[in-house]
Amino acid sequence: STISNDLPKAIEREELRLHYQPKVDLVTGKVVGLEALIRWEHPELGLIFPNEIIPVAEELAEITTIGNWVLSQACRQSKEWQDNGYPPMIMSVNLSMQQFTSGDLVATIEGTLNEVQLLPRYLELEITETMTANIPETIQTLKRLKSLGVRISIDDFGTGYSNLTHLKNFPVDVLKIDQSFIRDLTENPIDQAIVRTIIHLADDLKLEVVAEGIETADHFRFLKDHNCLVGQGYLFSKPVESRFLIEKIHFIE
Ligand code: G
Ligand code: G
Ligand code: NA
Ligand code: MN
Repeated sequence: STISNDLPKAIEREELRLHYQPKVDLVTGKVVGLEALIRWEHPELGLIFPNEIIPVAEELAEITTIGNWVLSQACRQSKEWQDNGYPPMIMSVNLSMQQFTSGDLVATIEGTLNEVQLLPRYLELEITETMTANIPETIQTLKRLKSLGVRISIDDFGTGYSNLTHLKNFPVDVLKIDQSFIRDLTENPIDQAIVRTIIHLADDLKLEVVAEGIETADHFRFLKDHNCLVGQGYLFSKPVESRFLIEKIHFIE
């Protein structure tokens, strides 16, 4: 069996899973959001990660089907937690380029939110800078998504086509500082300058900023001292199955 052969059957075989990684308020320590990350539990090949799933899904034109499954699953899970009395947390879902250009992403998302009865403000879409490259239909799609009331986050900020004009033209809510700038943050003055600059930029533009890849207490301290309010990383939690997450939330709080 191979990834390409089996991927189209993974949904009906119920082999896809979502793991969730918390986003933490660096001041209060509370979990304020969750990022849904896809996993594939293949019966023979074992646990398969997105770096192997997503490119194959794109190549096979399965990414929309899989992306829709991710959206629906993540929204359902978020709604279920809310119904069970947990404080509402923003659920982030990663989108790939093909989801923007094929099919009607906006109608799908609107349909999913209605079906699941999740308020749009609890859904955040993570897109990359590359996806904001000047394609008029992408801008239109983003504007329509914004008018639905969902949040838009730029993932891996600083590593793509960092055309700052995009920040002027796109209805963006969040900049997510790429983990490559966090890794050596404590030793590397260039990383420190970049991180400080992104935080200031976000602040001036009234955008939220999230640092990803926080692994050490030193990373945490630097970010907190420089007014980064939200973070994500192994220091707080790896991505985990939903059943472990509730323990994590209590643990972190
Ligand atoms: O999950 P990991 O922890 O290995 O994530 C690796 C990469 O895969 C990240 O860049 C993330 O944005 C991407 N990714 C994870 N889940 C999804 C998904 O459901 N859809 C898309 N398009 N990308 C995803
Ligand atoms: O591209 P995206 O930023 O969505 O992908 C996030 C990826 O980083 C996932 O593979 C996730 O498992 C991983 N990740 C999350 N937190 C950490 C961390 O603190 N350190 C490292 N090295 N990877 C992380
Ligand atoms: Na992401
Ligand atoms: Mn990222």
